Amino acid sequence: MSIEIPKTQKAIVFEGFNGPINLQEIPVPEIQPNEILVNIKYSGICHSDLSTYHAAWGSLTKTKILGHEGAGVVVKLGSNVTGWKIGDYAGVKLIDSTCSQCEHCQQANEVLCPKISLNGISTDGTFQQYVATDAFNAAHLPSSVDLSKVGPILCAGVTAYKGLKTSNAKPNEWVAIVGAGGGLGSLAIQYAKSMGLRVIGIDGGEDKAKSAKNLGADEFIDFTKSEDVAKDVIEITNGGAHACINVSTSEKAIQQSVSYVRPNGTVVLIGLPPNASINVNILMAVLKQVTIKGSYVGTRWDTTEAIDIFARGLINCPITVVGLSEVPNVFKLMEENKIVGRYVVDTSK
Ligand code: 8ID
Ligand code: ZN
Repeated sequence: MSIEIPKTQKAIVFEGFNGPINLQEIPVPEIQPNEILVNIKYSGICHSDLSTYHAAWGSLTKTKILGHEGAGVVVKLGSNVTGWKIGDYAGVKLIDSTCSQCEHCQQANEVLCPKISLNGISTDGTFQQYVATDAFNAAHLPSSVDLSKVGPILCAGVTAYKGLKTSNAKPNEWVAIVGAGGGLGSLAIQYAKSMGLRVIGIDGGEDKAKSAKNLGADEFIDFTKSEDVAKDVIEITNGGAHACINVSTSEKAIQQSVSYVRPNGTVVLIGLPPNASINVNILMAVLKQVTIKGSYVGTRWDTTEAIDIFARGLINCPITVVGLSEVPNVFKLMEENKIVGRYVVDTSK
């Protein structure tokens, strides 16, 4: 089977950090022997794309094409590629390639590989119609999935799922999802429910409250209305959340979560407010035996699991589909924290 590949394609390209973002006609990329060419049908828009555009990761950023939640169809195979065929559904996630040789790769914890290459940061990402990506790290997607809805699973979904696994929270325990109305938060609520956890969603505004409840949150705290979020969490959970999954972009919210985590509980750091830090009172952390852990996307296996849970119908991806040229408007809404769920680009528009 072969699929006709055009010479040029549509892409959203930004002209330098914080500069204009334009729809352009650019060449379809060539592939290396280890790569597949994926015709991206849909791509989620992650807050990390906005942070990349705002220069949050400094010299790590080497591309002007963002995006790392791509879902599409394999149209070409590099000469060394095995395990893929033309027409397969493929997911293009944040991790483009890793060295496969270092200590972390050998332990199947490739997110820590010092030679990691990232789609939409170190290489051209998924806000274009065709992406060249490493065949080993691309995610196999079942042919039954809706490509528009699976895109966000490839970053938001797997990151939320990995964060929950990292927390070691057990069924029936309380987990606070901080940033519950956003992209990662909307999926974190549902992965948490699929794991038998009880969820308190925390975010601001009626729309986010409604969305969090619809997606299964047992309780919701509106941080714009609550007089004391920590007190509310401790009251609802009768002693504090067993785990706090920080998927907001607010340094203050992350800081606050340390104060309402239950003794022996775990605070998971996922959201990346630029240049932020947390300040922890050591006496409190010691007496409460608090664990604070970072969690960074997920491995190939975490991705396989997150896709499987989605494909079994346990996760409803709350998406709004827009055309490629709408990316600048979506960034504006994101900057104003007005996005509920996930916006997804349809690359054909
Ligand atoms: O691997 C990783 N660690 C990883 C992977 C993917 C994304 C990290 N991230 C990071 C992103 O770079 C970003 O910093 O996770 C963060 C969340 O990404 P997102 O879900 O794509 O962002 P969003 O859709 O804008 O959602 C953020 C939510 O936080 C809420 C906002 O209202 C929004 O709904 N929020 C804010 I701002 N302040 C809050 C507060 N005080 C709050 N929610 C609760 N309390
Ligand atoms: Zn992301």
